[in-house]
Amino acid sequence: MASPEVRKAISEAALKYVKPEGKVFEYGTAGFRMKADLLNTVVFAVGLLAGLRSKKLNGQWIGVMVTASHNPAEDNGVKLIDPMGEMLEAEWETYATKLANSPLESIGDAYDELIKEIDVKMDNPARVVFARDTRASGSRLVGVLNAALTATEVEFSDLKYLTTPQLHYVVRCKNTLGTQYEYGEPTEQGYYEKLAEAFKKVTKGVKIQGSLTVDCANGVGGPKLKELVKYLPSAAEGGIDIKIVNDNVINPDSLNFECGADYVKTKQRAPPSSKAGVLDRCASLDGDADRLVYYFVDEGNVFRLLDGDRIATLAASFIGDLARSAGIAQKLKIGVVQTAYANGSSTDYIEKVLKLPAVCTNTGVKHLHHAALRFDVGVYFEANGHGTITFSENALKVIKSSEPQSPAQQHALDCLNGLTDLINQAVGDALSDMLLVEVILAHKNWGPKEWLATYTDLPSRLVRVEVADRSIFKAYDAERKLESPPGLQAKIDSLQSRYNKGRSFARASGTEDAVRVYAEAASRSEADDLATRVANAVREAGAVKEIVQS
Ligand code: G16
Repeated sequence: MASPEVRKAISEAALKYVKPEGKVFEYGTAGFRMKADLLNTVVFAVGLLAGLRSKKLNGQWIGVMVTASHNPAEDNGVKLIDPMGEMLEAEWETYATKLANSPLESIGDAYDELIKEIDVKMDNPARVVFARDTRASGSRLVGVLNAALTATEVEFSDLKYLTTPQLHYVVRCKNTLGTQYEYGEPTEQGYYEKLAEAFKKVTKGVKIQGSLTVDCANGVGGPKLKELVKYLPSAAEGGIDIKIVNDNVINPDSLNFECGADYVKTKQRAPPSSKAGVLDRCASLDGDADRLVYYFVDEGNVFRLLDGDRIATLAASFIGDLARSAGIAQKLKIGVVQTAYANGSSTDYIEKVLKLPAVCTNTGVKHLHHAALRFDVGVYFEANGHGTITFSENALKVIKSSEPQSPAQQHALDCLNGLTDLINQAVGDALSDMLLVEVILAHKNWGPKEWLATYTDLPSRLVRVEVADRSIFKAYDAERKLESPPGLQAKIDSLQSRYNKGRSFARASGTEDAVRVYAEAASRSEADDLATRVANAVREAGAVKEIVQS
């Protein structure tokens, strides 16, 4: 049980907020996410839970990130980060949901019930580190978080503005400091130094061609990329010639507006502000810099997207080649993890050309991350550009302790070693992923055209459908099928069977009030047509529910 002082402090602090009437909160794909003005009481609950999570884990640092990532500027969100920089353990998502929905008048009781249910030793210390993106509502929400942590006597550290992956990095560093798993300096500077050092190692002997234009979605990635550039070698010294665009964090409404990774991926076009020339490498981050997609305009002036599937295949093929050159391929189980959104051609390429296993999980990097940990080298990327690569303890041991038999083996081992530092293994990280792509392209001596030529994407279309109640859309089979509303899956099956290579699915978004529809087929017109028809079927099914409810 909490002490009477803490109980009193919680009740007093909670009284300052008003719970939005009738709203049910759920810890979704990436924590709680909604219109920012509805979030006060949710953030307060998350603050309470973060302290409990830390106490439960004997005072290890827990992270709290205030961001709504790719969502529009008026939204915000909050998510918890576990000690190794991973997403919150699934069981605790239920506790977060429970606490966020409990009435404010009795939140102290709900807090005590959780302490009992989870069996938290209240004498343990509690430590929380938090940060936020550049959204205008962030400072208010951080104030709420501060109030919850103060009321519950938690030690905390406010790191102000960070990208989401930077906070994940800091959390992991703080908890591994002084252990054999030490991950780096637990500071923003430590993050830049680690990436820059690794980048120098893996670019030894190769030259990065041309320039890279990076669209920062007018989010926190802009200032942070500017900072990172200071630590990297200049283009003249063998580094990347980075041109930063869409880095306006002064006008909060410009965040993710007609720019950023989600815009580019969903609309399948460059931001209208783009001035890139033919074959220029371009990349887009999202609002909190955890997603990355590449693109370019080809000689026929056609927009070409290189999304998360492309990054995954590029990285898996490169690491596979290095492992073979280093003579350690037999000792490493390499695998790729994707979601249903992965283009069918990418999965074929992984299985048939790279000859690697491809696993499909539910959407949400937390699902992919866990599946990736089952491999020695787990390459996981969502098609939207969110992902990273994990190295098992065995992989690290093999890479670090193998005796090279030739200069070529030495070079491959050094490169693999550098990669384990360049890659943010805690979580998908657009800045680290961007350096990784640049390094691989330089090693392969490829431009974006050669990268694109590895396989041909099936034309695809993503549609966002607004329905009365997205919770009725219940999916199974890694979200490739719907069990409810009744009859809808049969309709989708019948529709997709009419198209050459047709594949389509619908699932409720975990971050937006919408259902997402994906369709791919042999031709652009077929993919568009299939997507439209499935979206209409979803709209009808959603509307039926609305009538039933009323
Ligand atoms: C978040 C998650 C991603 C997920 C995306 C969309 O991304 O971290 O794993 O793919 O939302 O999820 P949904 O389709 O359920 O809305 P981000 O970049 O917004 O944090």
